[in-house]
Amino acid sequence: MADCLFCSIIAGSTPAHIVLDTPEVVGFLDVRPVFKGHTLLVPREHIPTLVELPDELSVPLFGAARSVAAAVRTAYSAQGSFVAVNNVVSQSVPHLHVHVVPRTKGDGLRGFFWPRTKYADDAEAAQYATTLRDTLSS
Ligand code: DGP
Repeated sequence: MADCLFCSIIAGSTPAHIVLDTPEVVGFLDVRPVFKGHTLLVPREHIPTLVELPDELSVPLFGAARSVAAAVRTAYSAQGSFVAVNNVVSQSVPHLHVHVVPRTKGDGLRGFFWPRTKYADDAEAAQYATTLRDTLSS
């Protein structure tokens, strides 16, 4: 899509350090990594957010995330990874991208970027669960 930064990386018009290149998915290093090796995986097709991702691209995209999550352990001796997708809010590039951030205990990343809250009580948690369950099954 014109004017999309990640489409331009996929097309090769904007340089990036490509780490994975398949018919459906491209992976490249994030230019502002949380930790070195932080990778972004994008569908080749311009898809704005996870909500628009078709079934046939879900396995290629998240399979690639799984492969990169495994590879960072070997490549960088990371103990694990943090895998995340921002959708609209905090999403600075409106082309779906899965972040894979190499993680190691004591690396200094705390709280996974966001503050935590609490349910007032178990009844409130049950109400949230019911509302979401009903929406998913409707
Ligand atoms: P998000 O905030 O979830 O939309 O993540 C977008 C990421 O894209 C952010 O971590 C920085 C990265 N990024 C922005 N511009 C470029 C670029 O030109 N090249 C590369 N490789 N990454 C970029």
